[in-house]
Amino acid sequence: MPVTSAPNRLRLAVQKSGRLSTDSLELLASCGIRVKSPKERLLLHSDNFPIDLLFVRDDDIPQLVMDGVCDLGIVGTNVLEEAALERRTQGSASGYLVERPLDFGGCRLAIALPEEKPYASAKDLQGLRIATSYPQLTKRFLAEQKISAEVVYLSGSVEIAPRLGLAEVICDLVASGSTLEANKLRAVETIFKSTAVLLRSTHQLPAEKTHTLEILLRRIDGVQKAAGAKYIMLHAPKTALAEIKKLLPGSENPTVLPLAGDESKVALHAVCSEAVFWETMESLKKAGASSILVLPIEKMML
Ligand code: PRT
Ligand code: ZN
Repeated sequence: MPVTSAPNRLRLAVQKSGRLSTDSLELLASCGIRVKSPKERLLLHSDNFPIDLLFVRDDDIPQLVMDGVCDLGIVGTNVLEEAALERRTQGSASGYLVERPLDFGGCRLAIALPEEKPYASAKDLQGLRIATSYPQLTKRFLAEQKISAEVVYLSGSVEIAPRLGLAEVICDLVASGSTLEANKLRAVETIFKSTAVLLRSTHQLPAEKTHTLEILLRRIDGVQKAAGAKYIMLHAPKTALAEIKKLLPGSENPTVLPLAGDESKVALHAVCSEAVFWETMESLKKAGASSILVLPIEKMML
């Protein structure tokens, strides 16, 4: 039975179960998009926003978007770039637009080899076997470096390939590095840096969907801006105001209010677009500020 949704509703592909699933759904929730009983079905309709979610394996997301089956998808650029290269080699259409980089799913695709194996430069990979789930990205790197090496495709557990004698080297995703360490491997080259993105089909959207997409993007921008931002409130002597303003990270035009019962001081409120560290607070204090409060911001629309 074909998966159907109303023609005026956006269709977004998200990973059904894996590293991107929770963050993808949390992003949508932060955008005020409600989805009931997530992941129990293939297709879910939001009941308060004209969007339907299709839950699939992350590897299927680029194809679904490039073929226009879904208008949007949330996927890592590692999977996206690999799929785009693969489709290009097959002569299939590989168009897509990255609407927004997202602040989760960060990792890198790295060449790693047994700890004891010496390595000076990419030339040392010449003639070796490299096990990977990303053959296209690996081959591109080898071609750029003018290295001839055999690429051995493995769909998972790439890190055990050297111990099994399947390959001398691996090319796999690394986040913290603990998997490599546990398998006595060391990363020697980063060939691709990845993050999750919101991607969009190049197929033309009808006006209604375009309007919905604009609202969604505005909300994502609001959530992402707010994520690093803080609202700061403090009291300051009027004479120290100029210096204190300079110390506030990434703030524009703070609000300055009179303080009841103290003519020499003012209250200052500001939105700081960058992180406020203890060091900043200590500098503010030194400059004469007192009663310093740093508050989180949930959403922001400028
Ligand atoms: O079932 P499905 O196909 O949907 O899921 P999957 O098993 O293919 O993917 P999943 O859920 O593991 O990862 C989804 C996406 O998360 C990836 O495509 C990346 O964009 C992103 N991501 C971020 C990662 C990692 N970090 C990551 N650390 N994907 C995989 N890993 C693996 C890596 O392959 C290695 O085995 O974690 C291990 C290394 O982690 P560290 O922290 O030990 O370095
Ligand atoms: Zn996958």
